[in-house]
Amino acid sequence: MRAAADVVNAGLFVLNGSRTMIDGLVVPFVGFGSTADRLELPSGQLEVQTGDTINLTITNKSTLPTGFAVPAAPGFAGVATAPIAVGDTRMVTFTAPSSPGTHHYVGTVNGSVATGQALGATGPLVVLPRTAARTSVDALFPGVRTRARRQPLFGVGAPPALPALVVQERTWLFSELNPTTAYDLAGGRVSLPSDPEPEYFLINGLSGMLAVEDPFTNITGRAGGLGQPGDSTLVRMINTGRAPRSVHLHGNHFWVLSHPDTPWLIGAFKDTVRVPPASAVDVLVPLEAPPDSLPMVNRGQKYVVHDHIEMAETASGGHYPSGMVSEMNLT
Ligand SMILES: [Cu+2]
Repeated sequence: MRAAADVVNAGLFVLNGSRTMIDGLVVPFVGFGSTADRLELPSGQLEVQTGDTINLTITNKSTLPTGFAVPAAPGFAGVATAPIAVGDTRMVTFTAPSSPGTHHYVGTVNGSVATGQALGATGPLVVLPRTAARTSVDALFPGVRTRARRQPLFGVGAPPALPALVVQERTWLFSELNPTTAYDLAGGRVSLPSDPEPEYFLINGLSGMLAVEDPFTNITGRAGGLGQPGDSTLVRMINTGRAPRSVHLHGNHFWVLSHPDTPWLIGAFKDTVRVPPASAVDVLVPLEAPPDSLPMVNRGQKYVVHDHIEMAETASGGHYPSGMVSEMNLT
């Protein structure tokens, strides 16, 4: 926590490389690394506080001119810079949004946001509150707890309230990939609206069992009892693809903390939420024992989380469940 707006200095490298899909297919990749010798997928999470000045030094070590963009969001005009020539370094300066929230940045490969998204040049931008801890639901999402509504347990019991504290955080960055398109784009073509449908559907650059097993992606935490929150988990869901996602969790409902275009969902307690393209939705998963589990247990349970759009649960022409799938582990 810092009392006054500050200057945050960070560096990114634009790089060429390759990435391996879950079926072993290797595809070309243009994206970001925090060092000059290694691409990262997704790109590193930039964390700033409201109102900070961000000085981002970008060195383009790839074979294509690439700029930097942050898509506009409610209350934030966004960032767009001209491409940085191959071999050049430029400092991009912008002011962080004035409200806490979840955003993402895109490397505009060949000057195109869509091309950067299709290649995987995307990373999270998290704006934290200045005057309160990052664990405070009220500081992160003002007013949500007072409007949170949940049905009574079993229709009669007092429903548990939206927890006031975040115990742990996850970021889920959703992306799509078509290998033929990726070859064309890495070779210099610019993304077109007529590009074919994606064949791979990724969470944090992974899919299927790889996303299930990834400790930075799956939700693993201590379960509470019936109606008692355990390690309440803030999940920042960012959709960098062309299609909407419809993210569904088994075992628990989650509280919707933010939504870019459907404000009446904020404070709702749901098991599925739509994440529009180029935007983010924040939810809080309480990690409580599911009220309908029989026999009543609250430890050692695993539940699947997946995109409810069936195509996105597959890879490479229908292999299921090798797409946008992960899990919640109640320990
Ligand atoms: Cu399901």
